[in-house]
Amino acid sequence: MTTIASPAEFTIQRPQYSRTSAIRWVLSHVLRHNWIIVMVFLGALGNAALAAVVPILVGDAFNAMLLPSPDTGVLVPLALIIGGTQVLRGVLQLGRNFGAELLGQRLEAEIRDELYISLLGKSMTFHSLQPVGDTMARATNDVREINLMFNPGINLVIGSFFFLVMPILAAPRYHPALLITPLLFALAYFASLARYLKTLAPISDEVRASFGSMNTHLSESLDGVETVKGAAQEDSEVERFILNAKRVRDAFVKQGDTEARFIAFLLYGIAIAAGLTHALFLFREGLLNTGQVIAYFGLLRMLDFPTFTSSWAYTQVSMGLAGARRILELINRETDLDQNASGYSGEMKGEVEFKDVTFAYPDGSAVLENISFKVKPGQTVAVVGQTGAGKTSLVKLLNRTYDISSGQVLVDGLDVREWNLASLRSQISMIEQDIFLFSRSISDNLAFGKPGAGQDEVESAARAAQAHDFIETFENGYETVIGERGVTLSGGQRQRLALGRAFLTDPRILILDDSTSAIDSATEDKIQRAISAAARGRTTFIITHRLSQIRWADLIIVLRKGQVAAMGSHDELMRTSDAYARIFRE
Ligand code: DCP
Ligand code: MG
Repeated sequence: MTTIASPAEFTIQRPQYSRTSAIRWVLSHVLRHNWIIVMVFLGALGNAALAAVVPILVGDAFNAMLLPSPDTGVLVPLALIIGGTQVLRGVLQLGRNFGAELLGQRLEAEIRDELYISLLGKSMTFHSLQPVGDTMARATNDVREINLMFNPGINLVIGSFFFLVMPILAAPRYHPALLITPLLFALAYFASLARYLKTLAPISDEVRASFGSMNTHLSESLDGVETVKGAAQEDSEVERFILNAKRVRDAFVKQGDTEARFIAFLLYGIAIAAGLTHALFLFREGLLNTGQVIAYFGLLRMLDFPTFTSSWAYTQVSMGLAGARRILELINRETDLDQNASGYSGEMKGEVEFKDVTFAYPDGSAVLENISFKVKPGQTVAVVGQTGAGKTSLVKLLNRTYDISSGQVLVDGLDVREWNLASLRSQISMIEQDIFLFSRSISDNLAFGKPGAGQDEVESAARAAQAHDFIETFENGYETVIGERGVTLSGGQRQRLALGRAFLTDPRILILDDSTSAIDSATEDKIQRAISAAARGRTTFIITHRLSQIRWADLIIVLRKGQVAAMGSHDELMRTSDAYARIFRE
């Protein structure tokens, strides 16, 4: 059996859904719930049929009363039959509503799963270009719209469809010509509906899109609330928000306007008037009796269900489809890293080589150019350079957070693209410049890369990372839950937790992006010790300004504007590189 490399970085085997169009995609979800669909259809059909029984029987009752000698004996059985059918109708209606609700809820859950898994599989390139707020809007509200599309949306669409059909089926039993009105109504109804849906589709798309961009702005300004406040920009942010909110409102108003222009009500009025006139005409000709006119009028009245529900039930369907299009667009957007499932997945020794590497972010100019160097297993590399020089970008090429544009990055002599991605990443640990902690307990945060690590293990990692002491000062110790985004911890504390994580996962290559460092000397000393302990026995890349750390590195790479300005050991560089010596003079 051949393994086809999946285009995603992370995949779970799941049922395959059609992803060619929004409608097909939703259908491929729906079709996995056959029995629910059957239940909804049977419920809707039965409900409409039993609703038609009422006018028919009432017509019969009238005729019985209008006989020269009224036959009151039939009234009680007729009343009982009407009562009985309506109870049964209630049960069928319940089945229809329950089925539609069940389908809506199941689809919401399934689609949310599918979206989440697909998001985890996307490359960093995708994530750095896709605003979180917009993704959140899609994962919550758009998914919810799909749910509402089924109940009340499609539930009422199917329900009212059979109410449209019943008069067409039942009217000819009184006189074939009576077919004309309900049939013409149905034709006009579908024609105007088709036009309505066509006008509505772009408006629904606009409603969903404006909501997404409002959410994007909201999440960004809350994320950056410190910056907003720091720059006293609350007013202008509020203004921008109001502008966005206005766009959402306008889109909804436009939708309401289109809804209001839907002419189903007019059609209904015409149908009732025309149908009644027609029936009275036939009555005068002696072709219908009183009871039949009444029954026919009652049947025409059934058309009010499709009329009243039509505008908003179809709006709901339109919104659901707009939501589905947005979710599917997100799922389908290309991920450009190949996880190379069949790639090499052996144990890593930690040799690293860059061969003439050039790298540019998507649609940007090159941030790294012609970088070449070689590191033996276990060595420590210090990457130095001014801000924006490309230090962070350089180390992110190692674990394929980004893929290079040209050249080669080799780990153990093997191009990183030839490695199995999961295996590569699990043996390389990166402590980022901006350390992210989850809003979970300290223990969970430490054990993030090794779920199920025992308390002893977690604690000894924390000790090695010099984090044990400060963790113990918290009331709940290791069980302390960190505030959202780790705000309750200082930079130095977070860094040591991140180091603790690295001790637990015991990677072959450790990357420490530590260029921000204004820490008091006592903490500095602790971090220093933690880092040297962490670097022992593995290849380590340190991005740092701390001279003490730079000094004992085996290899120092001085970057300037994306190029290697100088490279070598501390002693060599002090002798040969002005740029390097200048760093030490500062
Ligand atoms: N860059 C980009 N897109 C990103 C990240 C960076 O276009 N997602 C650009 C901005 C810089 C260049 O790449 O011009 C290098 O950025 P780095 O983050 O690699 O720079 P450093 O890590 O060296 O800077 P600092 O010391 O500030 O962390
Ligand atoms: Mg950086």
